[in-house]
Parts: sequence; structure tokens; C-alpha cells
Amino acid sequence: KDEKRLNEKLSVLSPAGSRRVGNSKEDIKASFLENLFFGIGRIPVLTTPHDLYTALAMTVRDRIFQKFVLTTETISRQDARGVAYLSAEYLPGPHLANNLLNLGITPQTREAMEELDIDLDELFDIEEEPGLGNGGLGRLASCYLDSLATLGIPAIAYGIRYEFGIFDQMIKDGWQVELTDKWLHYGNPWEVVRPETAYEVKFGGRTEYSKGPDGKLSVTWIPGSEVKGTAYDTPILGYQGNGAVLRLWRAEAIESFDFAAFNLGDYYRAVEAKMISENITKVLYPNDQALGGKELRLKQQYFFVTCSLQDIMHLHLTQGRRIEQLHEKFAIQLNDTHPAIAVAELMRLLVDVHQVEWEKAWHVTQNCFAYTNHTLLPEALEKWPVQLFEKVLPRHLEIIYEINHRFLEELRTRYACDDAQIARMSIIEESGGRYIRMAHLATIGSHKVNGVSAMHSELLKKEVLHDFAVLSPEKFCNITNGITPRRFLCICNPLLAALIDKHVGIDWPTNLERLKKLEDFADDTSFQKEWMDIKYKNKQNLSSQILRQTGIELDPAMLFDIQAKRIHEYKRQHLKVLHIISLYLRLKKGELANFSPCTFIFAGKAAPGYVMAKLIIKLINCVAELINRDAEVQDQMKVIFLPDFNVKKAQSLYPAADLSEQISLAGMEASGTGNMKFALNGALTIGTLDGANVEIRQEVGEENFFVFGHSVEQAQAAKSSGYHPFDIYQQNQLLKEVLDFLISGALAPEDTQLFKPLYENLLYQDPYMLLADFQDYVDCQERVYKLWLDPGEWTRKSILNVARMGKFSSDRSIKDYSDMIWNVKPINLM
Ligand code: H53
Repeated sequence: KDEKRLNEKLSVLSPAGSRRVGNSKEDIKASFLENLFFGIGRIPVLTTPHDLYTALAMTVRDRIFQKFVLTTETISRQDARGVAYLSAEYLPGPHLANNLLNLGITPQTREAMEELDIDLDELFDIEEEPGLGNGGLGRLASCYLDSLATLGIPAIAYGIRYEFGIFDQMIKDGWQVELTDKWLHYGNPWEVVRPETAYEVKFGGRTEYSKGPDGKLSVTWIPGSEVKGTAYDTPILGYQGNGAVLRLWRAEAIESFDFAAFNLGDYYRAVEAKMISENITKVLYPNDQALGGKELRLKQQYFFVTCSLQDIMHLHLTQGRRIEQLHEKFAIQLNDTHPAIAVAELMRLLVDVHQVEWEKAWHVTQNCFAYTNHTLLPEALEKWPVQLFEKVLPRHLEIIYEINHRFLEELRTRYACDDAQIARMSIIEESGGRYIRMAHLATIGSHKVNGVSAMHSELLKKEVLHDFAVLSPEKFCNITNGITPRRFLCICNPLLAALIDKHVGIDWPTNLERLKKLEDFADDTSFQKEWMDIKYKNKQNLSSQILRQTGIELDPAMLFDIQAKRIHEYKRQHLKVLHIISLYLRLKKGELANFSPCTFIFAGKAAPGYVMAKLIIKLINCVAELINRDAEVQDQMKVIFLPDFNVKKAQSLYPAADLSEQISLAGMEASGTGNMKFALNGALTIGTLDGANVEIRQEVGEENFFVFGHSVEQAQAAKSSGYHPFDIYQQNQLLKEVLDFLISGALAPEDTQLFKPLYENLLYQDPYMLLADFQDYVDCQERVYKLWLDPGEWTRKSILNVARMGKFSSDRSIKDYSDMIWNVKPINLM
């Protein structure tokens, strides 16, 4: 009955009528041919595969829009409170398969295409994904958007429409080579440009103070330059229903700005202004966790923040509300400190533009914002030189000083803090150059601050934001990250999804706790057999992709041991390499007793300027080269570096993994989300007690998780009592052999010094304590190999892992945010 009412409503709201957006095979076929002809002017015999892809994307888009009208209408009718998610990065992954799944029309679309002699999978392959992020942070934002839409929570996600996203990675002679991303090369059928939704953005210049007739002081910002931000909307459909919007801003020249030059005949100067304006959203900075201090990056941050806030205010005011009520209608989430300038910008818009009194404006600001911290790494905590700020955002610097002044005053008077504590808590860092600490600005300007795993949130309160947590403990909370089971199980692992459907029912994708029911089948040998068959097929599928891409043949019967994530020293890909070398050396000497044939797969990009990370990639490839060519170990081990890790590739890696490597030094990985994706697809985890590993282990059971390594407390104790990696090297014969092998010339005969920097770093500094964890890691791996010899037991544990991953659905995370931070509720589509 509900379905019928919804459909009636839809047909009233969408003028196009039902056939154009019908969901039968015939409707889809007709509408596809119509889009091919009227949408892009092609007939079936004269098309390229890309034309076919575009026509199908348009066909799907029609159906998404139809649903969208309903969501939008409902939100405005119910005057619902909503979420604005501010993130400098998004990694949505390919849209086509996801939208088909969410519309529930994958089978009939496949049939419709088949009748036209088109292979749907080939169309999936053609899609270029939007690489508008570096890694975990951007992918998390996209998982959250999927859950917001699925749960029916009114939401707009704001970000930057980078013309060039994260670079494509190629491997040449073992080294990473970066190629420019061209995701917009063939157009983007999923977005709609909204030229009327555009805002002006100022930079530089100076401020002027004047007294109005009422005697009040007012400030005018006279900018040095101006650009315009135009909205590009991508509808994000939730599973079986609602929608949310991804609104990305693109920088453009303000026409009137270059007109003067143009009319004076200075055509080139006019064009130059246009080019400079457009530079702002030209390219994503490819550093995952390091600070650049680059002017253009600050401009990017401010650019998307002001466009988003102006848009939020515009939406608010056009609904006939007062600006002082902004916080009653909008919860604004800051995804890391990248959008933290929003605190100063909202104050500016309220005080300077809307003439709201400071105290009132501050109340609105603090109640709008909440801040998610994603890292404790000191080098990743954003700080901007005051000088740079003054040049790019002079008015904001004044506002930040005022915020800081009032805050420090309160510390002094209300909390009687001493000078040392005040210096620690100030927004301005004064030791060795003056910097603006963005995490402090975000914390002071927000009513809630959260970490992204239980452990990380505790460390945040204990370390990085300790003083703040002591003064305002109620401000701090934890919301453990999650992943969307739609993309990371339904789409990427259709065989497993179908098996689960059969045994637990079909509503698990939106109620992931239902997977618990799988526990009933963990000991059932025929179920285990089906489970193993699926894993085997997924490994075959990955193997054929790898064969195509690297020319290396794999045996799906081997244990697939995978580490896929950004390359970073703290993530310790090189620890895995040391382990592989140790196995190789022992195998060659015939000393390896407990071993199971293993394929080691690495994937991940390194920041282009991160020399050590790039050397680690080279190391992996040198080790791969040596081992894969050694006939003696052929049926025992293989090493693969799969180039160009992205969302699409990730989707074939997770389902094919037997073992998931989550081996960062404890205390370094805020949460991790790859760990969740592997486990949800039935991999067992070998991991440290870091980030969300701790909670995954708690959920799946200690006996179903391979844990090793120093805990945070142990690592900190070892460091403070003087950590001497060289001693460990001297005392551990195997470790010594492995490390010496790095510089023996066996890996890089043409340049024996190649890995010396890595070798010396480990021997004399070892900031991420690989040496301290090496032996424990090797021993733990032996337990892995032993279990592998018992396929029934391994499979039982694999089933239990999947059964107990319910907590890690991003739907749970979003419900937590909704209850603990945003105070928002789903809309009711009826
Ligand atoms: O954010 C993920 C975490 C992960 C953390 C990552 C991250 C970035 O990708 C970039 C910047 C940053 O500060 C943190 O490293 O542990 O899972 C999502 O929370």
C-alpha cells in the first residue's frame, strides 16, 4: 500500500510520466535507446562503447531525478533539520553499478542490455571514477553520504570539484610514476551544473573600519581579488529510496572583473584573470597526511567553505527563517581541519554581512559546528603561517584574533589557567614562527569534537586536545568509523551477497547486525564449502585482472595475503616486506617448516613528494622481481604490486583476500576502514592493537583475529626509556640477515646503495618501531600458516568474522552522529 501511495505521489511530482522512468526491462531498453538518440545523437550501429555508457548513465539518472523530486519536496514540506557535511575530499567510486543497485534495477538492466548485445560489465569497466580524495578520509565521507541518503536524513555534502583528482599511478622500473587524472575527459553524466547557484569569493586586500550613523563600528573587507564558485550537483541515491546531494564547487572568473581589461582591448589580461581564477579548483593536493603550507591549498579551503556557508545561509533565509536561527536548522560537520576556516567565515558572514552581534553570532557558530578529528600524527595537524593568512584572508585573521582573545580571557578568569597552559591552548602557536592551529580553531568553534575509533578518541583526549578535554569533557565523544555494506559487500562481492541473502534474508544491507545469523552456519560443512567456493572464485577473478595488468600468473589455491592502503611509514608496508624477505631466505635455506604457499599483494599510492614512501614501493617491486623470477620458490610464493589503487580496484581486492594486513604501529592509525572492508568480505585479520582493529577484534572474538606487536602503552614506554633499534638488530639473527639483505646488492645489483636510506633509518631511528615488532609479527604469521592447513577451521573463522561485523556499517556511524551530535531525524517520505 505504501509503495502504491509513493508511486502515485511520484507520478504527480514528475511530469515526464511513467514510461520514461519505468523500471521494467522494456522501459529501460526504450529509455536507453531514447537517450542514445536524443541525448547524445547516436544510433546503435554508430556508437562507441563510451556512447553506450553515457546513454545508460543518462537512463539511470532520469530515474534518480524522479526519486529526488520526492525527497526534496518532503524535506521542504516537513521543514526538517538537516546536515551539511563539509569535506575537502570525496571518493565516491564508480556511480553506475551503485545507482543500479540502489534503484533495484540491476537484473532487468542487464537483460535489457543483453537484448541489445551489450555487456553491462563492459560498461561498468568504462567508467572513470571521481578521484576527489587521497584515501581513508575521502572514502569515509562518501560512505557517510551513502548512509545519510539511505537513512533518509536531509543532507548536503559540500566539497571541491577538482578538475584533476588524485593522480593515476604507473610503475616504471619499479618506481612510482604519476600521471594526471582525467576523470572529466569524456564528460560527467552524473553531475548537473547549476549556474544560478554561484557565490562570490574574495581574497587578499585589506579591511576598513567605519562608524555608522548609530555609532557602531563596522568592518568592510576590500579584497585584492575575487572569483566565483559555481555549484555542480551529483545526486546520491540511497539504498531503495531517498536521496542526498553532493554539491561541489568549481572556481570561475567573475565576468565583470575581467570586463574592464577586455574593453580596454587588453584581451590577454582578461583571459589571464580567468585562468588564475580557475586555478583554485584545478587540482587535488596529493598528500594524505602531511601539511603543505601552500597558499593555493589555503585558498581552496576557504573557497569551498565560503561557497558552502553562503549556500546554507541562502537556503535558510529563502525558507523565511531568521539568520539567528541557523543552528536550529543546520548541523554543520567539519571533516578534519581542512574546512576549519568555516568557524571564522561564519562569524564574518554573521557579524560583518548580516550585522549580528558578536555574542549572538558566536552562539550560532558554536551550535552549528561539530569537528571530527582524524589523526594524531603531528605532521598532519594543520598549521598555517600567520603571515600567509594575513595575505590571503586578512579579515579572518582579525576575527581569529578576536575569537582567541575572548577565549584566552575566559581561560584566565573563569578557569584560572596559568601562562603555560594558555600558551598550549591558544589558537596561535608562538614558538619558532607564528602559526594558526586549525585543530584549536575547530575545537573552540564547535559544540562537539569526535575521534573516529574508541582508542583514537581516548588518545585525542589524553594527548593532542588534552587541555580542551579537561576543561570541557562534555564536548568530546567517540564515533567509530563505518563502511557502506552496499558498495563493500553487495556490489563488490555479489556471490557472497547472494549466499547471505539465501541464509539470513534480504534486509541485511540496511540492518547489518542481521549478519549474526550466519553464526548458525559456521560449523555447517556444506555451507563452509559454498563459502570457500565463493572465495576461490573471487581469487580467480582477481588473478585474471592481475594477469592482464602485470602479466604475472597466480594460483588461487595459495593464501592471498593483501595490504592495500596509502603507502606510509606508519602503516609499515616495509614490515611486511621484511617478513617476506625472511620467508624467502629461510625457504632458500630449507629452514622453513611452518609455511603455506602464499601470494603477497600490495597496492597503494605514495604522495609524490614523500621520498621514503616511494622508496618502499621500489623495494616491494625489487623483492617481487627477485622472488617471482626464482624458479626454486615458484610454487611457494609470489609478490605483486598492483598499480593504481582506487575504489574500483579495491572492490576486487577485498573479496579476494584471505588475510588482511593491518599492521600500523599502535597509536598511529586513527581508525582505518580498509580493515573493516576486508573483514566484511571474509578475510581474517593480522593486526596490531591500533585504531578500529581493537574494536574489530572485540567484535569478531580474540580467537578469530591474529594480534601481534607492542600496545600503545608498551610502545610509549619503550620509547621513553630509550629505544635502541640497533640493539634489536644485533640480537636477532633472522632480523639481522633480513636487514643486511637490503643492502647486499641482491635486490638492486646495479645500485647496492639504493636501499641504504631505508636500512639506516631502521637501524638508527626506526620511528615506527618495525624492529621492535618484527619477531612477534613473524611468530604470529606462523600461527596464520598453521591455521591455513585446516581449511574447515579457517573458513569457520572467516564466517564468524563476517557474521560479527554488523557494528561497522556506516549506517550505525551515521545514527550515532545523528543522535549524539546533530540531533537530526530521518524524513518520512509518506
Ligand atoms: O582518515 C580515516 C581513518 C584513518 C586516517 C584517515 C586520514 C586521512 O585519510 C587523511 C587525513 C587524516 O587526518 C586522516 O588516517 O585512520 O580511518 C577516516 O577517519
